[in-house]
Amino acid sequence: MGLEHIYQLTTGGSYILRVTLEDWAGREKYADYSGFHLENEQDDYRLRYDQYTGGTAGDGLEPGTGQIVRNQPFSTPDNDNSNGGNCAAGHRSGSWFDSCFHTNLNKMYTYPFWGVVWSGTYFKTSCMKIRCTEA
Ligand SMILES: [Ca+2]
Repeated sequence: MGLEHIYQLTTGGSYILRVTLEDWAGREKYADYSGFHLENEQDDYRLRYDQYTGGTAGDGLEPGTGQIVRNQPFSTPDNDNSNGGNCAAGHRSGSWFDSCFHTNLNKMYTYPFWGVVWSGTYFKTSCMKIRCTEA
């Protein structure tokens, strides 16, 4: 799903974001966020939510390690908005970054860093699912 569609969708209601991560043994972990929405294209689809509400994966977006992905704009290799170097180019992915490491949900499998990253841990796959909540 494109970012513009997610922006349009989440502007009109109240949404929960669930990030799911599959580890190398096929086990799934998750993290939930309330009030999820994106800002518009002019604000580079900045990642917004009200709060982390729990999950088996822990909070990878604002984990208390100094790396804060929350409220970051989206970066691509030709539109770097990260606090590190050009994170998207360096890791061949578009994502929301603070500096480049720690959490990257769209990371390519580049040696020696395999997989997507959540709170500094590498996983096989990631997925972002959104669900409308009742007002
Ligand atoms: Ca940068």
